[in-house]
Amino acid sequence: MEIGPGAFHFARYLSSADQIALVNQCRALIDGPVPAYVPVVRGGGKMHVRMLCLGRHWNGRTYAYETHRTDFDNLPAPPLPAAFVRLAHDIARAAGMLLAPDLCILNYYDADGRMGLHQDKDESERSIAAGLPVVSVSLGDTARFLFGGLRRKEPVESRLLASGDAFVFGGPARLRYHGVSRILPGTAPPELGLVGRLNLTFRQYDL
Ligand SMILES: O=C(O)CCC(=O)C(=O)O
Repeated sequence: MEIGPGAFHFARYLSSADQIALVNQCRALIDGPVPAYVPVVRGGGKMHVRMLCLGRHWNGRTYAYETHRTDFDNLPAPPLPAAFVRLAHDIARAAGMLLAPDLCILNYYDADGRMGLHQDKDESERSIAAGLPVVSVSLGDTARFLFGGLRRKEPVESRLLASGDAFVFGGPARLRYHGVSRILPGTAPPELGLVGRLNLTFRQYDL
């Protein structure tokens, strides 16, 4: 459902079977030949997630996208699987938006995982100006997701994102501040066999 102009929360978008399949794909990627890692950001702080970028790599030190992980091990970003592209496209369409994602940031949150309030604004100017949405899919433990306004100091609403939920923000909501204040440990559906939370955010760098 639309929770504000350009912002949509689809509770339990994914069936249990789809969640299990997606968790297994994410696990294989995270522990694969190009594994997830804990980025160090500008200023020297460590992020509180394990991250793996698919399609394009987001460099936490420069905030720029690149083909290889020059802030870590110089390995190339693994390709974005076709099934992931379809999933994000279909979720965007459910929100009445078009998205042909060319990258996904896959984050793993353990019980202490979190992400500070930020804007997603490192994609191309054209993509952002067009309001192409960010599509997010949550798996595993429920997260307390923060969703603010276009300026950091605007009020922030808090919303629980549970396993299988999809969240979309595009158009007038594309640059809204957002983050994750905490994870609710032990809330993952048992059939996933997942301790913690996985989140995939899909974006389209270029048109
Ligand atoms: O984990 C989430 O729900 C949000 C992730 C996020 O904000 C990001 O990857 O930029």
